[in-house]
Amino acid sequence: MIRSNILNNQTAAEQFILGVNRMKDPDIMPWPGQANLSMYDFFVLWHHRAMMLSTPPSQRDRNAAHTGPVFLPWPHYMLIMFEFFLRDTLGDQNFRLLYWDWAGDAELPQPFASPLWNDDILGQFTGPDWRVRLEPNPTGSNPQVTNRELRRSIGMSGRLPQRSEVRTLIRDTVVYDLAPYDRSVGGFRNLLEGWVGVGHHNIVHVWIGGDMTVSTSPNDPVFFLHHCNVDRIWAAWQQQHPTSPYLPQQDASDNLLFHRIDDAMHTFFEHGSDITPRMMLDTNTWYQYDTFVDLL
Ligand SMILES: [Cu+2]
Repeated sequence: MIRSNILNNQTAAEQFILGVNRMKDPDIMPWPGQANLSMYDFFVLWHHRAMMLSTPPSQRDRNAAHTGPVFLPWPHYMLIMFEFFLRDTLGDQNFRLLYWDWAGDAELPQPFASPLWNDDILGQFTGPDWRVRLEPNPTGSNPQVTNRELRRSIGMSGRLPQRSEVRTLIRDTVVYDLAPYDRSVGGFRNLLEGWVGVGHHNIVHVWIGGDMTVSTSPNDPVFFLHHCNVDRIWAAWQQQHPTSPYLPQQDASDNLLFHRIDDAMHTFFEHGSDITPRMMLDTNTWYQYDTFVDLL
């Protein structure tokens, strides 16, 4: 089962849009016990909560989804779950997520004019029909309920990383992560997350702007396409550096709880067993990416 480029696969793109709209509809896929909220909104809350969970609680930098080693396995897990719900609502067991190759759009004369943002693909989500239901609450750690249109400010700040920058990252970065496993280090995880260097993942969030820049960023469906591309870059890196292990291993300090290879990751799902970074390292269990040629 193949995850492909949304701009190269119109049939799958239409399925993605259909599935996302169904998941977002509380009448079709309700979030049990939450009036007017859907399973799509559940993923918004999950991301927000993981981001609010500081790991460890004594600091405000690393959290259960970002600025630490789990930044790649946690979204990998989230995408698998999101993909599962899309398959369910589409009634299509073969459906797989799509990725947005943002480095391809960086080569356009005007990246904001990419067909990705046309009304038949992602442009439609800034219209009146797509409702943002949860947004950050300035006075509390829980998101607040709202009912408004999605916000973007495409291309106003940040930029899209170039192919050469992505290739350099994959080719030249051998170590997955480095102590003290925060936003200061030069390993693959932090360079791809974007706290140092080019800014890869972070700067794409900034380039889209609006709702993509806050803790409830999955409100914008491009979140899933963006993170699918980040996940693809990680998969290509693993293929290029097959002997470079996930770090930290389990003998690391308890300060790295949620980030060590066999720690349970943050979740609201009850799967019957804990989901760990180690389980996210086999990139071929659920899907394969159509190509890495643009990355290598
Ligand atoms: Cu992100």
